[in-house]
Amino acid sequence: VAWLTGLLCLMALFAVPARADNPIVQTIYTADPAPLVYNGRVYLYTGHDEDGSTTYTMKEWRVWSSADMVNWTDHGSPLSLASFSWANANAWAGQAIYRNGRFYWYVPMRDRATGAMAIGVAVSNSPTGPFSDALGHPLVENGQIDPTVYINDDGQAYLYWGNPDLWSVKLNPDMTSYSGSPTKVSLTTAGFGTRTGNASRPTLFEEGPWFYKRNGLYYMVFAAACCSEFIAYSTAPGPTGPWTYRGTIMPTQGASFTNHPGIVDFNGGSYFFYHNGALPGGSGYTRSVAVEKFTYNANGTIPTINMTSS
Ligand code: FUB
Repeated sequence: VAWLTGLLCLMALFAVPARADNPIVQTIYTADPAPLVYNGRVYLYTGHDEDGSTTYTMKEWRVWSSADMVNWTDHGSPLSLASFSWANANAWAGQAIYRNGRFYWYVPMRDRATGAMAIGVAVSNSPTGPFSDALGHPLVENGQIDPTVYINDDGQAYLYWGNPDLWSVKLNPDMTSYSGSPTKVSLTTAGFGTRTGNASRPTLFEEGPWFYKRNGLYYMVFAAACCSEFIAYSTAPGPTGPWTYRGTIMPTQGASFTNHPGIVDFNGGSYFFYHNGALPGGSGYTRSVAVEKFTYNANGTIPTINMTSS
């Protein structure tokens, strides 16, 4: 008994917090993580890369949740292309948000009528669904992708999205319509970094924006520089800019040519979600979602974060 007590004391002394294995999901391929903190849990919304894909083969979205960032519950697929009568392919990167008792999930898909990408919005009374198409038609139709949504302290909701441009629009309180027209963010190198070797895309912004506010500072985290993407970010004093480029967060893609960010604070910690090709058979089309805990620098900047599996 004495030796066991001693061992337990020693373990307590050197205890490290329990950490989930990366990738988070090891049963299927997942991509494009979008975490949401709600009611004491982290809900993780992802895409689903079909087994054996050699191009993007994505037909549905998935939901997972955790109360401790270690044990994850699989909530299945409460939203798919079949939920949108107007869409026929490309269940790509989305984000969900809570407002007034409902959950709104913004997702890009290919519009069967135009053949171009469009953004739809699905709604549910529960973070795990089932979700249904809120409109019966696209919310935004301009051929671009990867919506990110944030509700500011004053109640104004913003939707940003884009590739190759970065667009934004103010959502109405119903979260399923907007006022004014979508506007193109001015992509300056001061705001979004300098890309070399691509005259038509002089800044690093590629896709996958993740927009949020923390301690009075607005963040635009994004996938940078096709086609070995890294994760970079910009900050601004207001929700529409002006943006200042702040540098790289995650320098690698890890066996996937894309990466895709999602950041939340939860239970006193900050978490950076991303994807890579870490599972057996992993590639740019068979990706896996992973997460790293990190600490913001005192001035609000984000340190370099490396993958613990790739
Ligand atoms: O998953 C399909 C596309 O790949 C996403 O929309 C992009 O962000 C990239 O991850």
